[in-house]
Amino acid sequence: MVAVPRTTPALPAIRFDCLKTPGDELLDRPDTLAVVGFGTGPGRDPDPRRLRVPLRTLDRPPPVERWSVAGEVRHGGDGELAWSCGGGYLLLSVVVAEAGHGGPRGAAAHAYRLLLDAMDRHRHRCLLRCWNYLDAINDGTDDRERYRQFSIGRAEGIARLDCSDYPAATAIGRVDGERELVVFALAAQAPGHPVENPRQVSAYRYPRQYGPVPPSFARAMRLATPQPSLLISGTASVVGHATVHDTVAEQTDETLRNLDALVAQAGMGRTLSHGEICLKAYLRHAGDLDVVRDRLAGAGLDLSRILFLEGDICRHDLLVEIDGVLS
Ligand code: 3EB
Repeated sequence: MVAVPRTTPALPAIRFDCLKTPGDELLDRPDTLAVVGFGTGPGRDPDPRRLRVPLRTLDRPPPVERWSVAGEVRHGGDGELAWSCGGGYLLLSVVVAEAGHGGPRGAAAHAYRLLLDAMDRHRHRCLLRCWNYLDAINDGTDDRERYRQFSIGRAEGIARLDCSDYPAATAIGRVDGERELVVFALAAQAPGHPVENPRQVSAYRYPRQYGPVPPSFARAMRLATPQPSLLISGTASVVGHATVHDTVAEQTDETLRNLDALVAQAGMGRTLSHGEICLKAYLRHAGDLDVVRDRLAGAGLDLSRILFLEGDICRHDLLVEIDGVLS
């Protein structure tokens, strides 16, 4: 009798590695979907596979991430959009000058329309994960806050997706004064499985007090890859829908409880400290680095698998946020 696997993987393999090397040779490998570097400043690299998170890394030497697939990667540029595609995955990145779109709302709507159109063209129509970087994210009061404006524009650009199709996401404030919205998007030909956090109200159901339009993202996306992986959205010290704690140590501990609950909910039979992780911690204040590192190490996490970045969090009262991949 032929053994039939109980569940057929719905998505091909993809790997996320954090490396402490510059990474130039990684682009010579045909299965490299992206090499992600870090650093402030305008513009983008001419190679579509080379992405730059526009934040200062607090690690020495500066690390890179490599995303690789099982297949040959093709890549190209298309105006504001760059793409790389192979092994069943499509990675898109856009850099949109806010000035051409009247601010963060128009820029976000434009960026998301470009991304969804490109997903159609490349026939990878399932959006798994987005990363958004926006300058001065907390500037502006109440609904004029730039994060809320971004969130409205994203909702406009993504309008054709139902909330059950929202990707996992991160939205972090760059602090380099570049009024340029950067968005990366990972898509595939088959869907992932969205995971919500039982300790948190789904972001897309946040009440009115956080803005006129709730943020369009899922707390995590589980991929039915041969080795299952969980793409974890930016996770912070939010319980229910409220921010809790005002010290970075307590916020870090609460974030860890949220991550544990989310990982348990994903039902992968794995925990953060007993799985392969590739995480990023975003700190509002670089001076909090030692405290956050201590809390994460105390929780049994492998600090060599966590990158630390300086960035603003999308609520002014949040001091730390963590995202990444568990596999
Ligand atoms: C929160 O839990 C924190 O707007 O894409 C986390 C991850 C947050 C993603 C987004 C916002 C986003 O509400 C904020």
